[in-house]
Amino acid sequence: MDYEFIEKQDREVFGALTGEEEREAKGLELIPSENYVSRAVREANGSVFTNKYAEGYPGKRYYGGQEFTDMIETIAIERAKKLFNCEYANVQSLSGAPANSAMYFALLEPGETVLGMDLGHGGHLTHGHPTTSINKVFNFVRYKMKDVNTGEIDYDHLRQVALEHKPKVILAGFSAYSRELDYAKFVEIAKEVGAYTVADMAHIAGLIAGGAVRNPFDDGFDVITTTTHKTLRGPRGGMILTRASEDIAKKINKTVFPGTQGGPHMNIIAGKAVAFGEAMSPKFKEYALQILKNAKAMEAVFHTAGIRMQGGGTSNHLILADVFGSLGISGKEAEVALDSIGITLNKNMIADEPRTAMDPSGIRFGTPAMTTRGMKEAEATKVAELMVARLNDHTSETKAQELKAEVETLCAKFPIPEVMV
Ligand code: DSN
Repeated sequence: MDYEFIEKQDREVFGALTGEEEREAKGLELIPSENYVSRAVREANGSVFTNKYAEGYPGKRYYGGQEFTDMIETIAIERAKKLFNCEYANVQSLSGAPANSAMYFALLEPGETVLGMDLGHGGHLTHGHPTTSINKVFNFVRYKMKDVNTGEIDYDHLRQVALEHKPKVILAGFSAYSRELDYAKFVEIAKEVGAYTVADMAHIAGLIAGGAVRNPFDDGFDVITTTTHKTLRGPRGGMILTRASEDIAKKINKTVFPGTQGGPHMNIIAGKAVAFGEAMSPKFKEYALQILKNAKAMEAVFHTAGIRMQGGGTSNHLILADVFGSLGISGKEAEVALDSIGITLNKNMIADEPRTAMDPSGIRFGTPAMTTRGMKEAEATKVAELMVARLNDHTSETKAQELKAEVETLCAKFPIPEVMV
């Protein structure tokens, strides 16, 4: 993308922008929550809608001049509903954490209980980690995996905790979990204790939209919260969907605005509308399926190399590998070593982590961004082989140069596309 006006006006900012363009083009992005958006999404993000305040919802705004904001927000809402097969969509959430906050305030009174996945077993900070503000408002209890080598959730324990604590919300969803959840089981337990079922599908929204994994709504979930910028390949933002009832939808709208947010970012909502349009295309279905195939190809290489993967491997877009347990390198050392050859991923805690959050045992990586570049199983295998080669020889400078050159050659063959449909 050119930055004609920024280049003339502000050299400092221009330097940062072009630096990031080059970093993204030459390196391999394996952070499983990141992706590349289309030029069309970027145009919408940078559009005139950034100029407009639009507190309220289509047809009911607090300021004038809303003809086109109403139009764009309605397009985004209708596309979201169609894409995820639900009746109500709020597309104003600024990102995943605000979406989850609004959802909690819509469904719970302060002091009431949420049952969510333990952070160390794959859950997310916004599912009630002690360091978050939301933890001071609601009571959070947790479930875990039964077996970290298969990833199976301990549904018996989940039911016991639900019967004991009577949560108002049972939360399915994760940011570092590589298997599919049994949504029907969650619904069954929630019915027994009278709880709402909520899926935080931020990581897998694109996989659901593309039909590559199950849609929690098909198993009777009440609410879905998500970001829009991960596998869904939209702008940085959030969204809340529901099928529960018009009453719940109204409560969600009220807790988003004015409950927890002010004016919506209409330029981002325009970007969401564009991205949802892209996600409706047959090409996006192929994309979603290829993400899974590529993750499986990487899993096979790690398996052969004898590197333990949490959950025993993957059924989605990500892998959490215990590099400390398998190779004696910490997650932080592995992150730095791979960064030195142009592969970006993140250190991550494994279940019941014996080390620290800042220097844990694991690395987390995934295939959404490389798949957007058009890479298929052969390239995914190659990338995993390059990673294993570096992990097995993580201090040699000569080896780093050699592997970095291979990464750059591969990236040059698969430039980041501008058109996604
Ligand atoms: N930061 C996101 C992730 O990487 O999973 C979720 O908050």
